Amino acid sequence: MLIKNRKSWELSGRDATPQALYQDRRTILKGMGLAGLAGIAASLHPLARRAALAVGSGLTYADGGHGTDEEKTPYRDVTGYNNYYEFGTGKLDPARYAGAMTTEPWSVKVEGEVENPGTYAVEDLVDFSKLIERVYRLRCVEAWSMVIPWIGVPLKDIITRLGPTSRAKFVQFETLARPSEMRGLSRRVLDWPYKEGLRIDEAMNPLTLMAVGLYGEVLPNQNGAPMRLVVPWKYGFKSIKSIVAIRFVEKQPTTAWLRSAPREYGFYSNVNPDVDHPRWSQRRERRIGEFLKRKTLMFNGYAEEVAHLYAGMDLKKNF
Ligand SMILES: Nc1nc2c(c(=O)[nH]1)N[C@H]1C(S)=C(S)[C@@H](COP(=O)(O)O)O[C@H]1N2
Ligand SMILES: [Mo]
Repeated sequence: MLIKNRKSWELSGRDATPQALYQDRRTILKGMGLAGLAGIAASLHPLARRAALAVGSGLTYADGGHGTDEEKTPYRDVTGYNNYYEFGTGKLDPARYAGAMTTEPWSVKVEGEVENPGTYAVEDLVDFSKLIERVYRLRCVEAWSMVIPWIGVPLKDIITRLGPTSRAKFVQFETLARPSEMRGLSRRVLDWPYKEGLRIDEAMNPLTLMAVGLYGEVLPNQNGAPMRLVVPWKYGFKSIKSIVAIRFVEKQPTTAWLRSAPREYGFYSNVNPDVDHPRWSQRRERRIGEFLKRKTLMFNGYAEEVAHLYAGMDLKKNF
């Protein structure tokens, strides 16, 4: 099922799939099962992404490193058990109800302290010819965790092209809020639309990914289609889904969780076994699919890559 095409970024314009062939493939793709789809999609030029998207098939990507060789959480758990409160607060709700969300067309507003503001299509923000796979641990604040093979681009690549000004110290992200397609919005469990934020150096860290797929496929809606953040050293809620706005700002922006429970959720929310949630310990976690709990690691095990971002900071105060 995994598609590896290490040198996909080396394809030149001349290799572009001719329109007729592209159309043919699209027709072929439509008539095939998933295994066949993956095989064919591996040979598709990134320009055929739209056709691939239309039938929900595979993405072409390179191995991006930063991997973990821990056992991956099964696809059915990754896509069947998670949080996406816009579709309800139960962990089975996203898989059940996120299918109602329309993700094409999709546009993203880029605003604030940035040289290239505007409204962008997903494919204008994410370079689909440079997709990489990264296998990351994701630690939910509720003390469960998964290991997920994400497909995306470093957020850094997107930000660099947008050109933040010297006044941009933070980045705020916002999720779609469309009541007709998101049944969870009828309850005010959070201050919709869902918002999150990062310090600009956190956003530029090579680990921070803008994901458009997982397990070699286009992101399922319940995992945040068509593009979502993955910030693996922070609690899961920082990894905001289905992004419709990116704002570069001078002051630390607000976030949905900070607004609803500031004593429980801080702006930084780095995974930290030494700082308990007011209502439960963060020392241990249950890897989905395992019986015994394991120790939670500082920065979710990514200290080597990110600890320097917080040098000199009191991480008990800045939780
Ligand atoms: N917009 C939005 N993004 C969200 C959430 C949400 O409710 N709404 N939940 C967060 C939480 S708490 C977690 S643990 C992850 C879980 O989803 P994943 O398994 O697809 O990463 O998504 C995060 N992103
Ligand atoms: Mo979470």
